[in-house]
Amino acid sequence: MLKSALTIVLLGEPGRHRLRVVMTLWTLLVYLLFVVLLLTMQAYGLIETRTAFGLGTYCVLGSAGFYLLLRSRLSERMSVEPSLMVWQNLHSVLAVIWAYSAVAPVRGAVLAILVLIVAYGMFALSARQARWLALLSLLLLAAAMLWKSRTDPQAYPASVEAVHLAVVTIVLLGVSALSIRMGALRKSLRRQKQELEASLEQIRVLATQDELTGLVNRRHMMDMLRAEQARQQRSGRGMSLVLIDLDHFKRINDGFGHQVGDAVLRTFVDSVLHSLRGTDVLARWGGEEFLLMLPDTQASEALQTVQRMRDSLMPLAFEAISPDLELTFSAGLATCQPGDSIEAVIDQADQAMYRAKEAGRNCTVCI
Ligand code: GH3
Ligand code: MG
Ligand code: MG
Repeated sequence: MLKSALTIVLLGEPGRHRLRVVMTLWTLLVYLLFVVLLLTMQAYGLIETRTAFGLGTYCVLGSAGFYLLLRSRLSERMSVEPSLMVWQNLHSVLAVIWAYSAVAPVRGAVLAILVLIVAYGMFALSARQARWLALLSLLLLAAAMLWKSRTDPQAYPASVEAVHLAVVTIVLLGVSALSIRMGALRKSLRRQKQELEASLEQIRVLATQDELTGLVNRRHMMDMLRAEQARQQRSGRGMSLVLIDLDHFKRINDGFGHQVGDAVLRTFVDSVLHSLRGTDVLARWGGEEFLLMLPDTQASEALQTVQRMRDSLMPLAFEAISPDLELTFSAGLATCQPGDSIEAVIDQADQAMYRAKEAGRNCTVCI
């Protein structure tokens, strides 16, 4: 029972639905056992045949009905509470009180079942619903006891009924205390689960994103490159890789400070991203270096993209920092054919980028 409650807290909606259906099936099975018990009691003359038949039919038909409603998901349209737990518990309580009124010699044993149902309800229902169920059960039981002690005082002496009621009340109070603790446990589990999900999301972001620019980081880019390479093996198409390094970036830092340098890096990223297609990926490769992956792209197309990026930097004005601040970059382009080693192609792009630096910067060299 405890495990089921914890599972409900930890599972998603499809899992919950399956769990609800399975639990209702188990309840149906318990009712079938109860019918066997009724038949045994009937054989020993402890219950009238008519009552045993009526009670058995009520239990099995009711429980089978709940199972079908839940299984067909009809319950989700009928009630805000798709498990119909309140109704299932109420159905069980009525069955037990009926049994209590019908099996005078063994009614003490029936009380144990009533306590079990209310205890189960405390774990399966909300605290408020469970309290109402416990109270209603006690009231119905008291009413049944009163009625039986009036109509059949020999089998149901008032003093014995009073003791029974007192015992059931004490046990239910104990179970209530337990359920309050259980409720607190469930609440803290739910909170822990939410915190865990938030932390996992944070870890995922930290593991894949560059904090300053929001771009894909180097580690995640390597994963994406390998995934793209695997896709290339199937499609047979190549891709282009461009290594980009901002020119004389140290001067910006030295001249205007590291914070301005950070702002310039962000501005660079915001400006060039518009020149890329949805499938292109720009990653922060390190410091003021960026790696651009252009899937299914030949060198000529890639060169055009890099030119667009260059053009997008032209209108950038850094008047707030310095009117003569100009942002340019050097780029090295290499193409990766299916079967090529990613590391080797990145190396080629790196060499091309250094050649672009040697050639005077603000240009692209293609290998
Ligand atoms: P080159 O044209 O030869 O590439 O010259 P450069 O000055 O850009 O090259 P260098 O490698 O000498 O300097 C890169 C500078 O980039 C040094 C480093 O402090 C700066 N840098 C690296 N990462 C960051 C960062 O996250 N923020 C800031 N503000 N600066 C950074
Ligand atoms: Mg550099
Ligand atoms: Mg540089």
